[in-house]
Amino acid sequence: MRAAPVPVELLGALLLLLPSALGDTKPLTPASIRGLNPALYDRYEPGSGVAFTCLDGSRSIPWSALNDDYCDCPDGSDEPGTSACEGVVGATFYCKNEGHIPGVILSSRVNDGICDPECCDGSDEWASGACPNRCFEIGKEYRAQREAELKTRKTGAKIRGTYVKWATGERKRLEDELEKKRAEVLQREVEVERARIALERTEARSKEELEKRKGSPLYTTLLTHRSALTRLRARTSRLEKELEALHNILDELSKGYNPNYQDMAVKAAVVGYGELLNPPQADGTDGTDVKVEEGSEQVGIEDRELDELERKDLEGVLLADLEGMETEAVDNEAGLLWKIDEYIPDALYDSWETVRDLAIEWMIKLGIVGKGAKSGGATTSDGPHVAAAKEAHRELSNQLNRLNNDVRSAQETWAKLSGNEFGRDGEWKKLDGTCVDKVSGDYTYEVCFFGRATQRSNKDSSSNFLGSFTSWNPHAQAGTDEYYTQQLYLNGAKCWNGPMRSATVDLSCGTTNALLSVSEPEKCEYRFKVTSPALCYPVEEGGGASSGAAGVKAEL
Ligand code: MAN
Repeated sequence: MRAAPVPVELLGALLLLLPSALGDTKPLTPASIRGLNPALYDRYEPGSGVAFTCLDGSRSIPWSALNDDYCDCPDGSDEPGTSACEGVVGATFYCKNEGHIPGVILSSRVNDGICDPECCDGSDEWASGACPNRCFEIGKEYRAQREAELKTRKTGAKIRGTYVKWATGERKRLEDELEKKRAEVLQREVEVERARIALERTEARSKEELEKRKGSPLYTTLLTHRSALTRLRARTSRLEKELEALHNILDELSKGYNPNYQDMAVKAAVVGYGELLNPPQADGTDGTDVKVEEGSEQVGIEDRELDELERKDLEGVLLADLEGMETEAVDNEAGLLWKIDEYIPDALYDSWETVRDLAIEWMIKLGIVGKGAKSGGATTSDGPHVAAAKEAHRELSNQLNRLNNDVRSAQETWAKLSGNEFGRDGEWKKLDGTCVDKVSGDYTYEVCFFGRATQRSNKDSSSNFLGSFTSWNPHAQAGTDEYYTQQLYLNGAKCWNGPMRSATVDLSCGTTNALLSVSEPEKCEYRFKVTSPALCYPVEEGGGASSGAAGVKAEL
């Protein structure tokens, strides 16, 4: 219960005259006000007014009403040292914690009988004095820990410096490479264009020459012979079928006729058929044992040889002697592989080239296509000049494709190095592909930065894929320090009755790249704690981290 309020002006004057108004004989100073945050000292200077004005400006009260355990101000600013304003949002108690770092607790926790760790000096329990001042020992421990951390940071920052230096060198190397390759691209483009024009001209000339040669009597005769051969083969095939039918009829007759009928016509046919099968020899034998004299037999011809004669590329033959160059016809089957070249996207071209060459190599080995397939491009009717011009054009185009691929990939790496992908100064590029591992329980866990996370069994050779690098901390803004404190590895092997496996890697500064611990807080969701010098930002005067060059991004 409080006495009726005294007029403020009178109270102020009294207060100035009687500094013992707060039950203290010393004059009132902000530092002597219990629980007051030093940041607010200038607002609590008794000289600044006859009465204290609540910090929200809502009202003025006598200085003696400060910390009188009665909440006068709606913002609680008159009771920094008691719990009278508990429940008022923002009402706090400041512990000086001399010997350690100051702390701030909610006003409601003042004199609640609990020694709050934030107030190691025990000042929050001033009424009972139940909490001893432990700030000296806690402060000592804290400072030792801070010192060790600072030492780690300093050592780590030196290592990080080497990563940054390496990234700078790498950027420079990529820039030089890009400049060189871009010049090469320009030059190669001119060469490809020249080769294309040369090819067009050669094709036109070759076509003209072919037309001229097609009019020669030799070519006309060749065509006539080919046509005759085709017709002859058709007739032979028909006769062979008829002969086979006759054989079958006579076979049946020979086996099934009845000699007792004395049918002379049938008998003569059967005897004649027997003689046809085994012609009688001059010496009277049936000829079964007679050896055929060497060289007396006609040299046979196989279907394969006839096929080749029919398929022979006559136009190619016409052009074969053009300026004495030899032409190698390219098999159509392999030609198809060359044609696919045009449809392969640039990015896949290198891999495709290897597969194609290997396939052709094997087709040649297995005899499916001829050696001409190796040169590619030329069709069966290409003359040697056209084939050579095509090959030159194709080879140059391939070189140009490869160069463009190199430029693209160098450009991508440069952009990643200069952007947010590899840390604020490119420091993580040095660790691209570096792996750290740790044995934990039945498994050995491994994470390869920007690659994959794996869980290998220690009992057998089985292992589980935990995911591939997907992003930095998705909850932080790209490029900030917080962004680089976490990496996500997602889309791992499916968990039985659960999600796809995944790993969240929490990163902190350390003098080595190491996987410290692994846990599985949810089924198949793993949490890795990893240290890396890449996280040890340079220590500025006073122990803070420098802000670095984050956010300043260049374009190439
Ligand atoms: C394996 C491991 C474990 C995981 C279970 C889920 O045993 O990948 O980490 O919890 O599968 O079935």
